[in-house]
Amino acid sequence: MKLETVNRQFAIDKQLTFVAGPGGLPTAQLKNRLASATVALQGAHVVTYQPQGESNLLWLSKLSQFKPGKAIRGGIPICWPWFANHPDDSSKPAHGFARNRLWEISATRRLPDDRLQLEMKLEDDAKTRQLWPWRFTAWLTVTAGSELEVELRISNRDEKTFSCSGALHSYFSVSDIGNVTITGLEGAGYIDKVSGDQLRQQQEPLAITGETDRIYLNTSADCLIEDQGWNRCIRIAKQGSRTTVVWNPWQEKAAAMADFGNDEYRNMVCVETANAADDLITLAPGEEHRMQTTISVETAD
Ligand code: TA6
Repeated sequence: MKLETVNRQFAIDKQLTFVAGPGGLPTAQLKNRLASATVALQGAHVVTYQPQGESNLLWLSKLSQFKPGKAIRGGIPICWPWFANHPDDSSKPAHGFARNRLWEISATRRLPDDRLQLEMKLEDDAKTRQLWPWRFTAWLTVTAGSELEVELRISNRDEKTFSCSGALHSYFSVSDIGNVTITGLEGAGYIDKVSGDQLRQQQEPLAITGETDRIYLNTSADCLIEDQGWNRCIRIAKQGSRTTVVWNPWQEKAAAMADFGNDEYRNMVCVETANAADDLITLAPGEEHRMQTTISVETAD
């Protein structure tokens, strides 16, 4: 990918430009009076997002590698066409291939209200068909303003029906996990992956005090990450998703990951807009599905 060519075709003034980011990965830089954001074209991966006057809402590991083919640890990885392990072949990459592939830019826009929009596209090729046999087009649209919108749109271009799962695997930055409560999931049932997939029900706002890996079922509710330490509250709203995943690896699992600092689990939590478990998406030829998350910041009461 030639940055010069891409800039000529898609840059918008000094507000949306393409640069060689960390590790030389081609990266879009969005910056204007409303917000700034960076998006790696590998994985169509939002790496940072900062509404005006705020620090980065997204967490990024200091040990993240920025290498071709390797998912970035932090920001918003796109898990697709399957979430977590492949349902019947664990030799296939966890969370699918979308986060490891280079996406192409399909459009950039400055909207009338000044929000900046970057649209990227991924289509099947011989390599994706080795892992997943169907023909598809996926678009990932990032709209950065005082809120961040991320939309994954999938179109079935095959002659057969396919099913897929996925997630906008969003990592959020927090002052300390001990200061955080997540609300919005009360009453929802969940699969508790830490206790061997037991089915449980969330009774109260969620405080994280140990390894947490949960798939909340049949929920379309907004979630709020209330952070007493920074006196801020992150709202995660969504559409086209009935699953919310909450993850914090805690000490031992964090230490076992090469791209995750030993103590960094204290400064992050994932609250993921997802289609997973019983929320599989089935698309007949020509059909489309959209899953969207909207992330915004509020001052805590
Ligand atoms: O969304 C939670 C999860 O599926 C966890 O089980 C955990 O392993 C995490 O994603 C990260 O996966 P990764 O493949 O990026 O290491």
